[in-house]
Amino acid sequence: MERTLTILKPDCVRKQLIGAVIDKIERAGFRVVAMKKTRLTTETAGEFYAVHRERPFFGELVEFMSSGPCVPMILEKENAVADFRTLIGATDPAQADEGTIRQLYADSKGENIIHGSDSAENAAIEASFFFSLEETVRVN
Ligand code: FUP
Repeated sequence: MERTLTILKPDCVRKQLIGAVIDKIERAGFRVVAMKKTRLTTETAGEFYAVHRERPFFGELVEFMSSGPCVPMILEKENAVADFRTLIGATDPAQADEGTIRQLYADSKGENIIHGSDSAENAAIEASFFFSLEETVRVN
């Protein structure tokens, strides 16, 4: 079993797509290990995306990620990291495969509905960003 960290981003919450997106995630075989609704500040969003600090889109990214509540979740499945990235599709929804979450629901590369960790190592780091150790213990 492997874990990945996802965030239903502020555009997903604003569009009232939390349920639709979780439905696709569960139907694809992922178990929800932990979930909460929270709101990032510009500071915590900047910490989460620190690897992108020097990129031209960093300011917009931080503004957007702190623009409203989001829903981070820890998900579990065999091959979770790679399978989840397949399920969400390319960063730019215009490039995303048919039927992927971003192709179905996202408007742009900047506001693309959902995050998925890019490695198991980063998934663990990102999970600890949102959840206490106690909250990450699988209860289901
Ligand atoms: P992804 O792994 O698909 O979430 O994409 P990245 O880690 O490359 O980018 C993280 C976030 O930065 C994206 F979800 C949206 C934002 N971004 C832009 O706004 N413009 C870009 O050109 C690339 C990324």
